[in-house]
Amino acid sequence: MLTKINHIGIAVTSLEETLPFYRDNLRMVCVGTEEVAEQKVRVAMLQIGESLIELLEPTSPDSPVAKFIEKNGAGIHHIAYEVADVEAAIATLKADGARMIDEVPRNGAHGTRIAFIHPKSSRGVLTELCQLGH
Ligand code: CMX
Repeated sequence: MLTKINHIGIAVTSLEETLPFYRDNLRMVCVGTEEVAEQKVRVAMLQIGESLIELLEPTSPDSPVAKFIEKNGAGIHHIAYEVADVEAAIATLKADGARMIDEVPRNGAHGTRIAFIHPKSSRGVLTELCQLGH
């Protein structure tokens, strides 16, 4: 069902302040920045092999990422696994008893369709299913 790690989401207070570390010190290539209005975040994607690091900056105080930073500080926020068919993956996980935040996929960055599993159901790790856009 899961084919690879698509990205690791990292909550940051400021993309402007954080990007230089990834770009200039770790020498990762930034492959795009984008605002995802539905999720109330601005994201920067950095390529690392076949996977990505997704830096997430909240765009509003009621963003889920703002709430996370308030409680935990900046740091790893979620892991996203790639799936070929996000609807089928949701159905399989629900049948297994998982608690889905999204029972219907929503729009993620760069044309992806995504759905989150609640961290209470995935042993403390916010888990994203991610189907690439076509
Ligand atoms: N990882 C692990 N645990 C988390 C978490 C995270 N990222 N975010 C929240 N939690 C935990 C909290 O610590 C809390 O645990 P306790 O009850 O033990 O204290 C519990 O989940 C409930 O959290 P909360 O602070 O009360 O926050 P909410 O219930 O309001 O929301 C969540 C939590 C995960 C349902 C919400 O953040 C959500 O819907 N997330 C999915 C969407 C999202 O994160 N979007 C941003 C990324 C977008 C993108 O990648 O494009």
